[in-house]
Amino acid sequence: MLTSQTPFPQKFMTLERHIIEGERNHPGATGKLSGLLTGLLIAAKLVWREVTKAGLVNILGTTDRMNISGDIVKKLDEFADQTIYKSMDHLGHLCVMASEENEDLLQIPTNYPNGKYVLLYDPLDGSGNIDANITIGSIFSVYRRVTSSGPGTIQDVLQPGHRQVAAGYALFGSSMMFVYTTGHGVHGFTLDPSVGEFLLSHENIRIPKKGAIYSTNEGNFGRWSPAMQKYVHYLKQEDEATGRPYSARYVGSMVADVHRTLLYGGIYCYPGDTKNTKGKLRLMYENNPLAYIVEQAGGAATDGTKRILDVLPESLHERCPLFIGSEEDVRCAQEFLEGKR
Ligand code: P6P
Repeated sequence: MLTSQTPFPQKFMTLERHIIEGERNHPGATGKLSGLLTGLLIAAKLVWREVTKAGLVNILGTTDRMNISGDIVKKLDEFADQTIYKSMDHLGHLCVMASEENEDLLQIPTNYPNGKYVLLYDPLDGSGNIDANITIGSIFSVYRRVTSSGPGTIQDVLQPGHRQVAAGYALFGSSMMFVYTTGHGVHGFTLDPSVGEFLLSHENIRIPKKGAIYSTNEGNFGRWSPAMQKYVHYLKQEDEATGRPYSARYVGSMVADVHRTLLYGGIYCYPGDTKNTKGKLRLMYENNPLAYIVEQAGGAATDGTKRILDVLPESLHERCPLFIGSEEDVRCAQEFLEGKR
């Protein structure tokens, strides 16, 4: 008989339970957002299963979904993109989707109902790293629709980041993690493959106010503005009082670099340069969701002049410089970029 004395893991908080209990933070919650997030975690598990096989493709030969051609990475991008779309298109929670891998909006099939939410996602960020078995991930961002009914439109998608109602990422690394926020803190879950459940492993993540790690592709140093060059040079100078020199860490998967920054503190930068004035990262699929998460954890994210979440998007795939991480580090970077230091 189950009694209060029955041993039960005290911390056995599954992601599904956390999502459903999180509804209490939203008066009038209908459970639709919970259903949407649950759909995403199922998609994440399916992508994880395929990603973990990628390294074996050359050993196991052709899989039922992917051949062993040189474009295996591209196939995984496509697989992740289609898996997320097909996991979400029939749930009735969305009126439209948009993916970094697709030029145009992704409409909900006409035989399924439209919902009140909008989903944007980067299906496999850092996919170029798969062959080197380096951490990659999927990033998502959820808004409420702004049009009244029917299929979603570009107006429903092109909203500033501060209107997000949820954001998160799945991290495919040494273990699989799911990190998300619905505006009440940031919470991380780690997949326990033995039960197939995501268990709460990082409750209410708070980013340190200041770190000692900087993360950027210094191969672009020659293209950077003098102010950006001066900032990174500053981080490398010996000064015990300010914890310098900082350590340099750069994975080349933004989702992994930002996740480390979230846990350890410091700053991740992808500035504009003489070749790509807006940098490389996408506002809607990478910068907005990760900025929402980092701000919810007590950090900051700017494009070098203004808060990322206040940037008014003009196009679906627009790029935007990014400085994200500990509050004091982002502020320091901004002072250099504004010529104040
Ligand atoms: P670079 C991956 O393609 C990505 O969008 C981010 O995940 C990553 O941080 C960045 O590009 C890497 O770009 O120019 O440093 O190779």
